[in-house]
Amino acid sequence: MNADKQTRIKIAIQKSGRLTDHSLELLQQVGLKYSRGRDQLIGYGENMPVDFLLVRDDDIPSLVKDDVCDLGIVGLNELEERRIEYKNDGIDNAFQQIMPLDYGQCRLAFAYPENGSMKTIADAEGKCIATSYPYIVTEYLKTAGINADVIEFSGAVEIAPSLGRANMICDLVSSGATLAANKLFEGETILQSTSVLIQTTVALSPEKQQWVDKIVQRINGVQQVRESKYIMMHAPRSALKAITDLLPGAESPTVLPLGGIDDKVAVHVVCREAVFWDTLENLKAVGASSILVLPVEKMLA
Ligand code: PRT
Ligand code: ZN
Repeated sequence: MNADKQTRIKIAIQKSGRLTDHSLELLQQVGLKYSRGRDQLIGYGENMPVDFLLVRDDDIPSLVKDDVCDLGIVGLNELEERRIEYKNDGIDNAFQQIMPLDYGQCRLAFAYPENGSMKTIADAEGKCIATSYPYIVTEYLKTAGINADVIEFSGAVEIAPSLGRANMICDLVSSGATLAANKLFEGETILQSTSVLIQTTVALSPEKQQWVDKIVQRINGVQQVRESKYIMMHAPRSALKAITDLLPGAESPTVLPLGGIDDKVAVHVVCREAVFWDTLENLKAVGASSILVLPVEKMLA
């Protein structure tokens, strides 16, 4: 085993696609400064013992399973597909799922032709379903007790019904615009997906594991901060309970005296959920004034 493998963490992320920018931004937000190799396919960490490999998302689960990379960031849809494939091959624990990440949200759903007779998955008996996720779909059909042919499409699944290649499809959906453009309507969701951080099941050296723990803790901080706001306001003492009730996810507020005023206090509070205009108006209605909402840059729980 070479010295780098002992000491440096290797993370697989998507080379070019929907997860790429978010994943690179996340690595920067956890403090990583990096330079890219000449071929641009490897990023070398300069201030942390962390390097990353830019690859197709389809390859990420196997790179982590085979311990070529210590960590990977991949859509749960891709991970689940590979997990079932490996399980069918007798490999039960191919990777550890460390944490969900807050980007890449989509759902894997069945979709049916708008002008056809099929309305639910029960109508799929004896029919043909096109998908890029044959393992997930096959497992779902087995559990539901439905016999249908599953054919694998590696892309443009949506056009399979109009080409006469399938009766219906199962594909990723986010806005639903692609289904509508192909005259398909969305049916049952079989997987809610988001990007996830995965780790090899092979034990890391203690120093590497310490860095992984640190990265995970920082990711938690980064994700909390995205929605968090620091709110400052003046309020009558008597309204403190009403104010904290209006701010879900708020830590216990800091209450400070206001110079020369006895019945009012300054209230500072970190709110871990999105703060909308409605909330501010409701705070005002219970007596708060001079309300300020500030973004939070970093947070360590
Ligand atoms: O080249 P590589 O193999 O790395 O990339 P890829 O083309 O396989 O993946 P990519 O970049 O398209 O997606 C990477 C990951 O993003 C997926 O595995 C999902 O986890 C996640 N993701 C989130 C999505 C979507 N949203 C999404 N909408 N992946 C694909 N889509 C496609 C979907 O397949 C369909 O064609 O977008 C279309 C539907 O979008 P709407 O908005 O019209 O519903
Ligand atoms: Zn892919």
